Amino acid sequence: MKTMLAAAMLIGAASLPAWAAGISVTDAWARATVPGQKVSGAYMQIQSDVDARLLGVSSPAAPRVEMHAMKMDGDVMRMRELKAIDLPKGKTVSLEPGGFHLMLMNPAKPIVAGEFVPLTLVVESGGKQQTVEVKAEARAMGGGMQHHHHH
Ligand SMILES: [Cu+2]
Repeated sequence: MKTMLAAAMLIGAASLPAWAAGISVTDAWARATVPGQKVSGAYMQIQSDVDARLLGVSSPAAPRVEMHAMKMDGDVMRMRELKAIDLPKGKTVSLEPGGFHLMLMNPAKPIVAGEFVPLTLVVESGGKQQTVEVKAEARAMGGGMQHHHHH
């Protein structure tokens, strides 16, 4: 009985949004990788109660995490690296396949579905920086393509 209760509490904790001063992050997930895959994507919803900017992201799971934007250029999907992502006050900013997203470059080991990928977000607001710790659940997605819409 005690064990079951502990497990239930753990699950509850994992699904709680991450909170820091005015920043909430929900539905954080990362794409599970197959052996040999050199990049993975991470996605989440970010809301700030003040105007802020996401300046960068780091993770123990990958030596480098880039912020990307994707958009259609004619009928070609193109990505570009961003220096920052604006987090306007009160607005939910979606990092999702096909839009803004995080890319984990050269993950140290395969990202396995069901594991949690720790991400540290550096957020700037009013000249002050803070970090927000997020755990993104790794999910296996069909198809294996990095940059197409999957729902
Ligand atoms: Cu990308």
